[in-house]
Amino acid sequence: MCPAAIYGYSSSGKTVFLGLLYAAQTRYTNELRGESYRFYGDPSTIRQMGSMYNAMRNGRFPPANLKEEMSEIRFKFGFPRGLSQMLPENIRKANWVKPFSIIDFAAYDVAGEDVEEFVETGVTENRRVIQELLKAHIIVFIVDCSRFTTTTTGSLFDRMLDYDKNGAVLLSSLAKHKADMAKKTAPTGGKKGTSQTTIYPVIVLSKFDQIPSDVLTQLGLPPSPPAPSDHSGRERFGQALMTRFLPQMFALLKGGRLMGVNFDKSQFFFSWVQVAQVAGMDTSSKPAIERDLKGDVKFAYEEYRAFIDYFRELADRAPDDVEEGNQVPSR
Ligand SMILES: Nc1nc2c(ncn2[C@@H]2O[C@H](COP(=O)(O)OP(=O)(O)OP(=O)(O)O)[C@@H](O)[C@H]2O)c(=O)[nH]1
Ligand SMILES: [Mg+2]
Repeated sequence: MCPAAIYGYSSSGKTVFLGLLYAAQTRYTNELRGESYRFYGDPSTIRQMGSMYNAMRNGRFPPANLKEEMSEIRFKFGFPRGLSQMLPENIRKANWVKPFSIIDFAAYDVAGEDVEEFVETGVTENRRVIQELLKAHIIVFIVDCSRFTTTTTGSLFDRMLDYDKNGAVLLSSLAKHKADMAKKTAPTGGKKGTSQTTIYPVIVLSKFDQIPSDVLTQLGLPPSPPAPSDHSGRERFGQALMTRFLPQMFALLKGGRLMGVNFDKSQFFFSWVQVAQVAGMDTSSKPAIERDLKGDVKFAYEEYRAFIDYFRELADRAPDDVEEGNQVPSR
């Protein structure tokens, strides 16, 4: 079973996120010369993530998933363990040292409609992807900033209210599923049961470039999120956006403990790609993605690096291989 999963509604930016994560991991691994971070994906995953990234390197957004199309993307982040990093290289490379902590990801690049249908009906039978998603411990929510509006009437406002409600239903389903599983697997509430019912929420605010700067000014926020090293500043920034635009979802992220499911502190990351300004009034076609002189996509690389580093922190909290028994202890 894989402990990390990625969720998001229809067209919220899941595919773009996976393509950019792949771009970031490639660049980060090469920058660090593989010393303190490694990535592994099986061939079909590398093929899919590579295609997403290549589409963007060609200046295009990757195509939308068809409803029936579901693909399983599995990859691992590996981080050398603190102690083993200090050992001489010949010992570090010996098999018995087991130098890497590993986080396993299962990202289901599933069409958003499937998630929406599940939220509407609550039925998980015959929906293997949804069943798998509900089993995860580390949950990456893709939250679409283009849904944020300061209007309080009209269709944009209704759309945002719906988005918030559906996100809340998804979170509550996840908490319920975890509570049910905990009852089944650890009726005595022992140590195993406790750590199994902790959910680590990671909120990725996608399409961050779509928030008009006057909206941020109105909220008293700076035009861009504080740097990744400013943990409390980022938390305030993310919380201000969530409480203003998606209050139902955000309230539930805190309430899980009521039913025996712990939600760890939410971590926020902000994703954007630089798009070319569309000249004239033509909004029918998708904007082109901007690239630098080497043809690399201009995107929130710092944010993706911080995202990878957060998993290093989670892996460090584990007393032993995270892979084993799938356990991550609470803070
Ligand atoms: N401006 C801007 N647009 C974005 C960004 N990310 C995604 N988009 C737009 O949103 C669309 C949907 O993104 P996808 O990544 O395909 O969304 P998805 O969640 O995979 O969608 P489905 O698989 O169809 O549910 C893209 O085709 C882009 O038009 C971003 O960072 N900035
Ligand atoms: Mg997609």
